[in-house]
Amino acid sequence: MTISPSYAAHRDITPNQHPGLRLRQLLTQGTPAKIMGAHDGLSARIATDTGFDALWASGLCMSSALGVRDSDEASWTDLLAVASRIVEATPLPVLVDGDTGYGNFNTARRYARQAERLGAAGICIEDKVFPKMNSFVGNSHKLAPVAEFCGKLRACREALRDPSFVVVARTEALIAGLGLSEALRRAEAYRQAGADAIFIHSRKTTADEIASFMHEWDNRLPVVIAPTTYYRTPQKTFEEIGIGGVIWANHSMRAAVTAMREACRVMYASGPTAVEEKIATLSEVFGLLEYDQLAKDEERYQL
Ligand code: SPV
Ligand code: MG
Repeated sequence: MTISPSYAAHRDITPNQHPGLRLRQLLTQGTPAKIMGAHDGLSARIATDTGFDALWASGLCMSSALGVRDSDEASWTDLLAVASRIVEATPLPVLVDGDTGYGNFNTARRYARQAERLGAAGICIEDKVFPKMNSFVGNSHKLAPVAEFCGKLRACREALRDPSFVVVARTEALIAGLGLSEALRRAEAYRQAGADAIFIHSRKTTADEIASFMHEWDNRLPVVIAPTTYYRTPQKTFEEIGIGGVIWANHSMRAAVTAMREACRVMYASGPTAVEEKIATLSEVFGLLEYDQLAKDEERYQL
């Protein structure tokens, strides 16, 4: 059982560096930061071990892992309890999905403060109305008025203690079908309200509307995207159009669903023999969770 080199290397990053500063650096380094979605401590460890730059505590995936829908069914305290496990499990900066901030400026700023307190690098708030529905479900995605959302952003910024904690403003203008000029108008208003980065979301199968946005946006703030539906876009394109961070928001959760379903299906039909060689060994799990480190610590402290 050994700790993989990538995990061991990452472990030394954060003690001296605030996670918000690290995330800011990653979003402005010139190549898009690779940000992996996580839904629990285990998925956080696996993504860290693989070498990702940062993690996205995904509302969709944390909700799915809790067995509920991504429509504000989990409470924000439920989600922050999971986000806290993710932060604890990784030395990487964690961007917490804050959904709509659960209501008004007041709930949003409490959510942001709690995320800051638990050690996250930043929070992302989106401009839909509460209760929101996942962006890939249905066609009813009502947006909050711009002024109201700007108030939420300002309230978050002013409630946060650490100026390096990142506030990402996410506009759902393209998801709501309101077009590029509305997306730009909103992003600019959110920049002026104090956002540190913009998340522009799209559910098209190509990156065309994202590329148009980036062209007009002209690097006024770092931009993050979640190319769930335009995943075929070459990674190089994201760099060329100036994206600051690419969030692979839900792939670990979806991979887990497939693997668990298959293992359950085979085991139900014919018992565990056929799955044994296809699933992680316990030794791999113990390695991931650094059981060997505990043994060393026992020698050191349990005298
Ligand atoms: C999430 O992962 O919860 C997101 C991204 O908000 S998406 O599901 O693509 O809207
Ligand atoms: Mg979400």
